[in-house]
Amino acid sequence: MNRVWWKEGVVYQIYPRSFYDSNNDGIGDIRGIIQKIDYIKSLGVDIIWLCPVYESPNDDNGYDISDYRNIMGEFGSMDDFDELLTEMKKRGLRLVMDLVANHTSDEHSWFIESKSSVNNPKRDYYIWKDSVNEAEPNNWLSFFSGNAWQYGEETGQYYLHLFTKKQPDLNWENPKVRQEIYDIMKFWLDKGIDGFRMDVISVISKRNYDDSPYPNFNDTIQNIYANGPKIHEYLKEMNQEVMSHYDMMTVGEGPGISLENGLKYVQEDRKELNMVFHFDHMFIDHGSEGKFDILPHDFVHFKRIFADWDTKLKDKGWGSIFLGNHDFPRIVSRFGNDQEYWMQSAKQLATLLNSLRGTTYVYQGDEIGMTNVAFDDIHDYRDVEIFNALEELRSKNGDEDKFLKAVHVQGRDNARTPIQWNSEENAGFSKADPWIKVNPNYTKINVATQESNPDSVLNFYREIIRFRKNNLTMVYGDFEHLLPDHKELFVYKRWDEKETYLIIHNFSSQELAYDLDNQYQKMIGNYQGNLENKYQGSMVLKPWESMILKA
Ligand code: ISL
Ligand code: CA
Repeated sequence: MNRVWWKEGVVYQIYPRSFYDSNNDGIGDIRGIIQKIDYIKSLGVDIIWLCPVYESPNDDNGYDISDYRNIMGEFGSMDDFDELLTEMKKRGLRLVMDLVANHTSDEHSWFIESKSSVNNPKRDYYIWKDSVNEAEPNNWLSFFSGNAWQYGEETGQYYLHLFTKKQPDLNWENPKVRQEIYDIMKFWLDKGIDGFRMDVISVISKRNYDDSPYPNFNDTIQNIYANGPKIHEYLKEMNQEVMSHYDMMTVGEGPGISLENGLKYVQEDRKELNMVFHFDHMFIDHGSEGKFDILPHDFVHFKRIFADWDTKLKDKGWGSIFLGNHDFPRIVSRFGNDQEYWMQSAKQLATLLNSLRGTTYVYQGDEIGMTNVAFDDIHDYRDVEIFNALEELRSKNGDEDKFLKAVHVQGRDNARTPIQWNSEENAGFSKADPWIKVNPNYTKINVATQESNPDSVLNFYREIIRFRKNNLTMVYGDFEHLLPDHKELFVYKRWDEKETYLIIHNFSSQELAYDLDNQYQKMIGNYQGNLENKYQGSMVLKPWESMILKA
């Protein structure tokens, strides 16, 4: 067993704007993270993935960067950042930053130059095309609604933006652009950070600029935008230029990364990335019209995605185990039961995250079981994705009530409400009105209450993370999926030369029976009691019960 820190590490993802506000202006900031660093350490995690903190006009909350070497004023200063890194290192915590390299902000100096004239030396930093028949160069759509091309008044050409029109796509064909990105990576690595999560890295290599023949947007992503012809050439070059010189980790994000092509990104001997975030389970309930067109989700399919990826990657690459992040609904609302069995199912998802093969990612707030929010007024939302989709809906005279309901289920702001620190005003996040309203359930769900309750979701996260770190079979052990067709039980074995574990989850609100093939001892579970008990033969699982048994 070849032990590696980023395989054993548990990652805690921070969305700084919503984490903790140290200066009471309503916006989370870097000093807020410093103030809560002992809390983070107390979870037992090893690595922090920090969402973008670079200078940005915040059209897409920092995913539109105007200066890659500076800190966003609202979040603090470079001195604050350096202090955060120092405080993290003191505690043995590693730092992974977001690298947003598919696009910049339209307020980045490169773009300001690029748009100014066709002869500007930065013109080819972006993707400019002539109009076709006095309209956009092709029929491509943006991830955030509408056409993906924007007209540049100065020069009469269009630029490509796969995300908002304030996020122009960089031209990776240009070797100067690639060098700029490698230099930025080195700038942060030389400061002492430990790696990057690479935003939409799957779409940096453009195929061609023909029309997409697919009516379904996901098919367009898969077949037109993602996995372009030079993606692996670029990643190999990046690895050679940057990654090979540092002890670091990389995780590439990307729609379009699939079971068929995933290994090309992460197979160890290809020397590209360490891990990817695929979206097979994240897009599981997206209909042909996208995320706000909601399909019922099929649990058998959900389980198969984890099993199939494990089989695909085993012995060759490494997986990332996550159930949500700042782009998706709260995990307990999406995959658990956020009503009657809120506590049990939040703990169950913690058990799932920490008992599969791969690196575990915990998104801020999930460790206290934060839930989705349902604002009645659409104006309480903040996400550009929601407002662009609303604008498009209005242009088609769509049903706004239905849309608001879909936003309650799928909107990204579900995961972006402030962390609920205590039951005081604004959930203890800030003394000022927060940039987005707190979830009204903060008086019930908050860190302070859970700190003092040994049976809380929070304390269970600490326990299960400790369990995983003390039992490396959970990290490196082999995986076998049992009962793949069962509609409510998720059962698998993890084992190595020394130990065998059986993990059983009841993903339903009923009691369910299960027949054991051997004698087992319960090691950890989300219902109290019965540790040390021997289990044999037929057993009954309580609603949303999870347990890890040892043979
Ligand atoms: O959430 C999605 C759309 O509803 C995803 O398709 C998401 O846009 C995609 O995974 C890319 O996400 C990343 O890049 C975006 C940024 O808005 C997201 O926050 C980021 O995680 C553009 O930089
Ligand atoms: Ca602040």
